[in-house]
Amino acid sequence: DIPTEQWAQVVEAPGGPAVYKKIPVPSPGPDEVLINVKYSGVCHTDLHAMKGDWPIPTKIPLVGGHEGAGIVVKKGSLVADDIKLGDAAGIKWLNGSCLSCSFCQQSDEPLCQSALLSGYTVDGSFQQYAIAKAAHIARIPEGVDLEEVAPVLCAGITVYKGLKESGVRPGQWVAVVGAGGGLGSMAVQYAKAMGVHVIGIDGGSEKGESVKKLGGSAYVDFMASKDLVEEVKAATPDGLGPHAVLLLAVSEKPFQQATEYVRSRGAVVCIGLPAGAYLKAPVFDTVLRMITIKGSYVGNRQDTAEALDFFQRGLIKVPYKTVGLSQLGEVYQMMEESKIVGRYVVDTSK
Ligand code: 8ID
Ligand code: ZN
Repeated sequence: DIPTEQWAQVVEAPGGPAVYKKIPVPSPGPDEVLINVKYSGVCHTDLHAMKGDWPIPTKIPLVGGHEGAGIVVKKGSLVADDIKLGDAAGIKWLNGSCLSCSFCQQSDEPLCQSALLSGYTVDGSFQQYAIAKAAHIARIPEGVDLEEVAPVLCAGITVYKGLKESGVRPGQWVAVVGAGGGLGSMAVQYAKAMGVHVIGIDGGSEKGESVKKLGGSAYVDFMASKDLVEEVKAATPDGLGPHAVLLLAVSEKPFQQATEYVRSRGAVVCIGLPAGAYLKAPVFDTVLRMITIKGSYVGNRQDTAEALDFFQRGLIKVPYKTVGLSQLGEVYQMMEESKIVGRYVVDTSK
């Protein structure tokens, strides 16, 4: 039975905080499903949304969250038969898109001008019952643990796509900047699963231990290193630097540094979204060393299916800790201080 009221974390004014309270259970429209969210990962994007530090405004009041894993409990009249009540499903950042613009037609759904964003422009997964457009839900394979898979729904999809966008190949090297965080831990595991060597970059020894445990070949501590650029290059066998860099940190400096250590012909892929930050690179080096600098933004439905497939095959194991949805504020506090190794997951029943 679907209740009429539920627990949620609600941002009532720009800047926060999120307030744990009871709100009505929403009802799905014809092309939507209602998902009973069991677990949701907490992404740094949720913290940006609460703080309102990005150039696009959020809806207010806002229920954040976009790594929600749960069960389909209600479906609209237009939802196809291949989605059944009781199916496991995921709410990801891209809640819906028009499916008919030139971007959607070419499976660049994240670039759709009318994309709906979970936990940003529509209410997300920090509630017990959330709505998603049926066409965009992540199809979670049967038997997959909902608690463990939750972080794949944004962090996993995003870094998997970023690795593909980087063009890095098996046997080559990637530098993962922010390797101890949520996206970073996933990136180390996806890269390893793809046969790519990883140099993790983050701060502190705890994150270094995590990078090594997850399969990283080298770790460079940005807080301790005397010459980060030289250390990163030296970590590759020929000393010429990694073939690709995934920038996942929430800080501007590494965005300015990456072109210095990326290998000639290499790619710098920007994924992290530090507020107000700019990219800067010397034109001379960029030209003569043929460096590619690009952005990568979540993933499409096929990327989602592929990222979940890696997980289902047991290739992706990322450290996570679970707390009650009521404790979201404490998670944000730790995230603000860069204290989280891996991901926090919230259990919507507590
Ligand atoms: O589609 C996208 N492009 C997308 C999808 C999902 C998330 C982008 N994001 C963005 C988030 O909005 C956020 O800005 O990616 C960023 C990282 O999200 P996250 O992994 O969820 O954040 P985290 O768990 O807090 O990890 C950040 C890590 O960066 C490290 C921190 O120590 C932390 O481990 N870090 C920082 I801050 N400065 C660093 C530096 N100078 C650094 N690591 C290396 N060098
Ligand atoms: Zn996210």
